[in-house]
Amino acid sequence: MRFDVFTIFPGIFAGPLNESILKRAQEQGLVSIHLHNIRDWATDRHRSVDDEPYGGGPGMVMMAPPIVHAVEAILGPELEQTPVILLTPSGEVFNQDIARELAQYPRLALICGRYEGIDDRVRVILRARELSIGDYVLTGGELAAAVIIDVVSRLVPGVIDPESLAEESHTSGLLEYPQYTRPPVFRGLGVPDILLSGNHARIAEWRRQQALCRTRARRPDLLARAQLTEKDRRLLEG
Ligand code: 6GU
Repeated sequence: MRFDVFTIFPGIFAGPLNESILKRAQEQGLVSIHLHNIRDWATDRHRSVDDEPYGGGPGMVMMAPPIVHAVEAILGPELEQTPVILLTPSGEVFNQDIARELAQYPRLALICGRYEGIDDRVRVILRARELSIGDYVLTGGELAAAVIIDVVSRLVPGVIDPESLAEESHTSGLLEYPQYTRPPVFRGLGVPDILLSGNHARIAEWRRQQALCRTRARRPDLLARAQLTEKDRRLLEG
């Protein structure tokens, strides 16, 4: 999977994507991340990439020509088959379903918005899909792009152990059950006896109950999409 990121602050991406699992995925050639500075496509002597909004109002708007020229120059004829994503708090909210959809492509282009927004002609000309990562406001789309790269990369075959993928919440529709490891007692707190029992059927049943109760308490909206058995329903009702 190749990511092409268009930004005026490429330095933001130096840290978070170059450690741990994503570092190894890049070393193995499973994922590559290419950063492009939009300012390299500015044409005036100040290398401007923003200007005042037509119609007035506060702040600055990112200009269309440098962004469109940058994306066309880097993607070339592949632009046709490549999803172009524009990161903005007014986009559709990104989730695991969208991640799975994006992970089917060999290449993605991500445009990071700054200032008060991006000239809307960028969205129209590049047929871009606008995405947000949640209901809060970041100073720019860079961290949102990094989140999307992280989430999509771990769905690329070979990046993580397939068993970790299958069990996780947001796929099953349930939150994770609580986990414990050594030491057996810490600050006077033990570990649930059942986990030390060696009875794998009862452990699986306990974990299922924990996941169901946690999901009901914290994310009842997720329960609606979960695959619930009759036994699950009895537990939630009783
Ligand atoms: Cl994509 N951009 C900004 N600036 N803020 C956000 C966001 C994106 N997603 C959530 N908040």
